[in-house]
Amino acid sequence: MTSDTPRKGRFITLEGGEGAGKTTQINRLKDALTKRGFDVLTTREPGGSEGAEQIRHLLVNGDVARWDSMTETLLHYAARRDHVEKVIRPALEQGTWVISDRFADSTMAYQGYGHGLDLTVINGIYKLVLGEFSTDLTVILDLDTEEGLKRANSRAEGEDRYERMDIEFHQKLRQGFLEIARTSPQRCAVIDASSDADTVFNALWDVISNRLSEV
Ligand code: Z5A
Repeated sequence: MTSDTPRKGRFITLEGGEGAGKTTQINRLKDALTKRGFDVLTTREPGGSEGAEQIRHLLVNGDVARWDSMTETLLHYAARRDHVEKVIRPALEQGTWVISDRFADSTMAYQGYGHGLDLTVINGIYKLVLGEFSTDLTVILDLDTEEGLKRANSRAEGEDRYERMDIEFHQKLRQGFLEIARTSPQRCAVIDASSDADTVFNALWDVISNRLSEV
Protein backbone atom coordinates (compact mmCIF):
# COMPACT_ATOMS: atom_id res chain seq x y z
CA MET A 1 0.00 0.00 0.00
CA THR A 2 1.45 3.43 -0.94
CA SER A 3 1.03 6.50 1.27
CA ASP A 4 -1.59 7.78 -1.26
CA THR A 5 -3.79 4.72 -0.83
CA PRO A 6 -6.71 5.56 1.49
CA ARG A 7 -6.55 3.49 4.67
CA LYS A 8 -9.34 0.95 4.77
CA GLY A 9 -11.37 0.57 7.94
CA ARG A 10 -11.57 -2.60 9.97
CA PHE A 11 -14.73 -4.50 10.79
CA ILE A 12 -14.92 -5.88 14.34
CA THR A 13 -17.90 -7.71 15.81
CA LEU A 14 -18.72 -8.70 19.37
CA GLU A 15 -20.83 -11.80 19.89
CA GLY A 16 -22.20 -13.88 22.73
CA GLY A 17 -25.38 -14.88 24.54
CA GLU A 18 -27.77 -12.56 26.32
CA GLY A 19 -26.25 -10.17 28.82
CA ALA A 20 -22.67 -11.17 28.05
CA GLY A 21 -21.61 -7.50 28.20
CA LYS A 22 -21.22 -6.67 24.50
CA THR A 23 -22.73 -3.19 24.72
CA THR A 24 -20.63 -2.36 27.79
CA GLN A 25 -17.40 -3.49 26.10
CA ILE A 26 -18.18 -1.88 22.73
CA ASN A 27 -18.52 1.53 24.40
CA ARG A 28 -15.12 1.08 26.08
CA LEU A 29 -13.52 -0.15 22.88
CA LYS A 30 -14.85 2.81 20.94
CA ASP A 31 -13.33 5.21 23.50
CA ALA A 32 -9.96 3.44 23.46
CA LEU A 33 -9.71 3.36 19.66
CA THR A 34 -10.90 6.95 19.30
CA LYS A 35 -8.17 8.06 21.77
CA ARG A 36 -5.65 6.40 19.45
CA GLY A 37 -6.89 8.48 16.53
CA PHE A 38 -9.17 6.03 14.72
CA ASP A 39 -12.57 7.05 13.33
CA VAL A 40 -14.99 4.62 14.94
CA LEU A 41 -18.61 3.80 14.19
CA THR A 42 -20.57 1.57 16.56
CA THR A 43 -23.64 -0.22 15.34
CA ARG A 44 -25.80 -3.25 16.13
CA GLU A 45 -27.75 -6.16 14.71
CA PRO A 46 -30.50 -6.79 14.07
CA GLY A 47 -30.67 -3.13 13.04
CA GLY A 48 -28.05 -0.50 12.34
CA SER A 49 -29.72 1.07 9.28
CA GLU A 50 -33.19 2.57 8.94
CA GLY A 51 -34.66 -0.43 7.12
CA ALA A 52 -32.89 -2.96 9.33
CA GLU A 53 -34.22 -1.26 12.47
CA GLN A 54 -37.75 -1.74 11.08
CA ILE A 55 -37.04 -5.43 10.55
CA ARG A 56 -35.55 -5.61 14.10
CA HIS A 57 -38.94 -4.66 15.48
CA LEU A 58 -40.42 -7.81 13.89
CA LEU A 59 -37.67 -9.98 15.37
CA VAL A 60 -37.28 -8.91 19.00
CA ASN A 61 -40.95 -8.44 19.91
CA GLY A 62 -43.98 -10.71 20.04
CA ASP A 63 -44.59 -14.41 20.55
CA VAL A 64 -41.56 -16.63 21.01
CA ALA A 65 -42.86 -19.00 18.29
CA ARG A 66 -43.85 -16.23 15.88
CA TRP A 67 -41.37 -17.25 13.11
CA ASP A 68 -40.05 -20.59 11.95
CA SER A 69 -36.27 -20.80 11.83
CA MET A 70 -36.03 -20.28 8.05
CA THR A 71 -38.28 -17.20 8.03
CA GLU A 72 -36.34 -15.81 10.99
CA THR A 73 -33.01 -16.39 9.22
CA LEU A 74 -34.25 -14.66 6.07
CA LEU A 75 -35.45 -11.69 8.13
CA HIS A 76 -32.03 -11.40 9.81
CA TYR A 77 -30.30 -11.59 6.44
CA ALA A 78 -32.65 -9.04 4.84
CA ALA A 79 -31.80 -6.68 7.69
CA ARG A 80 -28.08 -7.52 7.41
CA ARG A 81 -27.97 -6.84 3.66
CA ASP A 82 -29.43 -3.37 4.19
CA HIS A 83 -27.08 -2.72 7.13
CA VAL A 84 -23.97 -3.77 5.19
CA GLU A 85 -24.83 -1.95 1.96
CA LYS A 86 -26.09 1.29 3.50
CA VAL A 87 -23.91 1.66 6.60
CA ILE A 88 -21.03 -0.78 7.12
CA ARG A 89 -19.44 -1.00 3.67
CA PRO A 90 -19.55 2.78 3.00
CA ALA A 91 -17.99 3.46 6.42
CA LEU A 92 -15.18 0.94 5.87
CA GLU A 93 -14.48 2.48 2.47
CA GLN A 94 -14.03 5.87 4.20
CA GLY A 95 -11.43 4.34 6.53
CA THR A 96 -13.78 4.19 9.53
CA TRP A 97 -13.47 1.30 11.97
CA VAL A 98 -16.87 -0.32 12.44
CA ILE A 99 -17.73 -2.21 15.63
CA SER A 100 -21.00 -4.13 15.53
CA ASP A 101 -22.92 -5.58 18.46
CA ARG A 102 -23.68 -8.95 16.78
CA PHE A 103 -23.44 -9.95 13.10
CA ALA A 104 -23.68 -13.15 11.04
CA ASP A 105 -22.27 -15.45 13.76
CA SER A 106 -25.42 -14.70 15.78
CA THR A 107 -27.55 -16.19 12.99
CA MET A 108 -25.36 -19.30 12.98
CA ALA A 109 -25.57 -19.58 16.79
CA TYR A 110 -29.25 -18.67 17.34
CA GLN A 111 -31.04 -19.94 14.21
CA GLY A 112 -28.51 -22.71 13.46
CA TYR A 113 -27.18 -24.23 16.69
CA GLY A 114 -30.11 -22.91 18.77
CA HIS A 115 -33.13 -23.53 16.53
CA GLY A 116 -31.70 -26.31 14.41
CA LEU A 117 -31.69 -24.82 10.92
CA ASP A 118 -29.14 -26.69 8.78
CA LEU A 119 -25.75 -24.92 9.13
CA THR A 120 -24.90 -25.44 5.44
CA VAL A 121 -28.18 -23.72 4.48
CA ILE A 122 -27.20 -20.71 6.64
CA ASN A 123 -23.73 -20.65 5.05
CA GLY A 124 -25.40 -20.71 1.61
CA ILE A 125 -27.63 -17.74 2.50
CA TYR A 126 -24.56 -15.87 3.79
CA LYS A 127 -22.75 -16.37 0.46
CA LEU A 128 -25.82 -15.38 -1.53
CA VAL A 129 -26.44 -12.18 0.46
CA LEU A 130 -22.89 -11.05 1.39
CA GLY A 131 -20.54 -12.93 -0.94
CA GLU A 132 -16.96 -12.70 0.36
CA PHE A 133 -17.69 -9.86 2.80
CA SER A 134 -16.50 -10.84 6.27
CA THR A 135 -15.41 -9.52 9.65
CA ASP A 136 -11.73 -8.76 10.28
CA LEU A 137 -12.11 -9.91 13.87
CA THR A 138 -14.95 -11.43 15.88
CA VAL A 139 -14.70 -11.53 19.66
CA ILE A 140 -17.03 -13.91 21.46
CA LEU A 141 -17.83 -13.01 25.07
CA ASP A 142 -18.41 -16.34 26.77
CA LEU A 143 -20.54 -16.41 29.91
CA ASP A 144 -22.47 -18.99 31.91
CA THR A 145 -26.01 -19.00 30.46
CA GLU A 146 -27.87 -18.42 33.71
CA GLU A 147 -25.57 -15.57 34.74
CA GLY A 148 -26.08 -13.92 31.33
CA LEU A 149 -29.87 -14.17 31.56
CA LYS A 150 -29.74 -12.75 35.09
CA ARG A 151 -27.73 -9.77 33.83
CA ALA A 152 -30.02 -9.27 30.82
CA ASN A 153 -33.21 -9.50 32.91
CA SER A 154 -31.92 -6.81 35.27
CA ARG A 155 -32.41 -4.28 32.46
CA ALA A 156 -36.17 -4.85 31.87
CA GLU A 157 -36.34 -3.28 28.40
CA GLY A 158 -39.22 -4.96 26.61
CA GLU A 159 -37.38 -6.27 23.51
CA ASP A 160 -37.25 -9.67 25.13
CA ARG A 161 -38.55 -12.22 22.61
CA TYR A 162 -35.22 -14.13 22.60
CA GLU A 163 -34.70 -13.82 26.35
CA ARG A 164 -38.02 -15.67 26.84
CA MET A 165 -36.75 -18.74 24.95
CA ASP A 166 -35.98 -21.71 27.21
CA ILE A 167 -32.67 -22.36 28.97
CA GLU A 168 -31.77 -25.35 26.74
CA PHE A 169 -31.95 -23.05 23.74
CA HIS A 170 -29.54 -20.59 25.38
CA GLN A 171 -27.16 -23.41 26.34
CA LYS A 172 -27.14 -24.69 22.75
CA LEU A 173 -26.29 -21.30 21.34
CA ARG A 174 -23.47 -20.84 23.87
CA GLN A 175 -21.95 -24.12 22.63
CA GLY A 176 -22.61 -22.93 19.08
CA PHE A 177 -20.53 -19.79 19.55
CA LEU A 178 -17.67 -21.86 21.01
CA GLU A 179 -17.87 -24.21 18.04
CA ILE A 180 -17.78 -21.27 15.58
CA ALA A 181 -14.61 -19.99 17.31
CA ARG A 182 -13.05 -23.45 17.21
CA THR A 183 -13.66 -23.78 13.45
CA SER A 184 -12.58 -20.19 12.57
CA PRO A 185 -9.59 -19.52 14.85
CA GLN A 186 -8.03 -16.89 12.54
CA ARG A 187 -11.13 -14.71 12.56
CA CYS A 188 -12.47 -15.39 16.07
CA ALA A 189 -11.28 -15.09 19.66
CA VAL A 190 -13.11 -16.13 22.83
CA ILE A 191 -12.96 -14.11 26.04
CA ASP A 192 -14.16 -15.17 29.48
CA ALA A 193 -16.88 -12.59 30.27
CA SER A 194 -17.54 -13.65 33.87
CA SER A 195 -15.16 -11.15 35.53
CA ASP A 196 -15.82 -7.48 36.22
CA ALA A 197 -16.07 -5.11 33.26
CA ASP A 198 -12.50 -3.74 33.67
CA THR A 199 -10.94 -7.22 33.60
CA VAL A 200 -13.02 -8.21 30.56
CA PHE A 201 -11.96 -5.04 28.77
CA ASN A 202 -8.26 -5.75 29.45
CA ALA A 203 -8.69 -9.16 27.83
CA LEU A 204 -10.56 -7.61 24.90
CA TRP A 205 -7.85 -5.00 24.41
CA ASP A 206 -5.15 -7.70 24.40
CA VAL A 207 -6.98 -9.47 21.59
CA ILE A 208 -7.50 -6.26 19.59
CA SER A 209 -3.88 -5.18 19.88
CA ASN A 210 -2.47 -8.65 19.18
CA ARG A 211 -4.66 -9.40 16.18
CA LEU A 212 -4.91 -6.01 14.44
CA SER A 213 -1.51 -4.68 13.48
CA GLU A 214 -2.58 -1.00 13.19
CA VAL A 215 -3.41 -0.73 16.93
N1 Z5A B 1 -30.33 -12.46 17.03
C1 Z5A B 1 -30.54 -13.63 16.35
O1 Z5A B 1 -31.27 -14.51 16.79
N2 Z5A B 1 -29.94 -13.80 15.13
C2 Z5A B 1 -29.15 -12.84 14.58
O2 Z5A B 1 -28.63 -13.02 13.47
C3 Z5A B 1 -28.93 -11.63 15.33
C4 Z5A B 1 -29.55 -11.49 16.56
C5 Z5A B 1 -28.05 -10.55 14.78
C6 Z5A B 1 -31.06 -9.05 19.71
O3 Z5A B 1 -30.92 -8.66 20.98
C7 Z5A B 1 -31.53 -10.47 19.72
O4 Z5A B 1 -31.52 -10.94 18.38
C8 Z5A B 1 -30.53 -11.33 20.43
C9 Z5A B 1 -30.17 -12.44 19.49
C10 Z5A B 1 -31.04 -12.26 18.32
N3 Z5A B 1 -31.08 -11.91 21.57
N4 Z5A B 1 -31.53 -11.37 22.54
N5 Z5A B 1 -32.03 -10.92 23.46
P1 Z5A B 1 -29.91 -7.56 21.45
O5 Z5A B 1 -28.64 -7.61 20.66
O6 Z5A B 1 -30.62 -6.28 21.49
O7 Z5A B 1 -29.72 -8.10 22.93
P2 Z5A B 1 -28.51 -8.89 23.49
O8 Z5A B 1 -27.57 -9.32 22.47
O9 Z5A B 1 -28.98 -9.96 24.36
O10 Z5A B 1 -27.76 -7.78 24.23
P3 Z5A B 1 -27.88 -7.43 25.70
O11 Z5A B 1 -28.82 -8.21 26.50
O12 Z5A B 1 -28.07 -5.97 25.61
O13 Z5A B 1 -26.52 -7.89 26.25
P4 Z5A B 1 -25.09 -7.29 26.11
O14 Z5A B 1 -25.03 -6.09 25.21
O15 Z5A B 1 -24.24 -8.43 25.77
O16 Z5A B 1 -24.79 -6.83 27.59
P5 Z5A B 1 -24.77 -5.36 28.28
O17 Z5A B 1 -26.01 -4.59 27.89
O18 Z5A B 1 -23.46 -4.73 28.09
O19 Z5A B 1 -24.86 -5.82 29.79
C11 Z5A B 1 -26.03 -6.42 30.32
C12 Z5A B 1 -26.13 -6.07 31.83
O20 Z5A B 1 -25.01 -6.65 32.51
C13 Z5A B 1 -26.06 -4.56 32.12
O21 Z5A B 1 -26.87 -4.29 33.20
C14 Z5A B 1 -24.58 -4.33 32.44
O22 Z5A B 1 -24.39 -3.23 33.29
C15 Z5A B 1 -24.21 -5.63 33.11
N6 Z5A B 1 -22.80 -6.01 32.89
C16 Z5A B 1 -22.07 -5.82 31.77
N7 Z5A B 1 -20.81 -6.31 31.94
C17 Z5A B 1 -20.78 -6.83 33.18
C18 Z5A B 1 -19.76 -7.51 33.93
N8 Z5A B 1 -18.54 -7.74 33.42
N9 Z5A B 1 -20.08 -7.92 35.17
C19 Z5A B 1 -21.30 -7.71 35.69
N10 Z5A B 1 -22.32 -7.06 35.04
C20 Z5A B 1 -22.05 -6.64 33.79
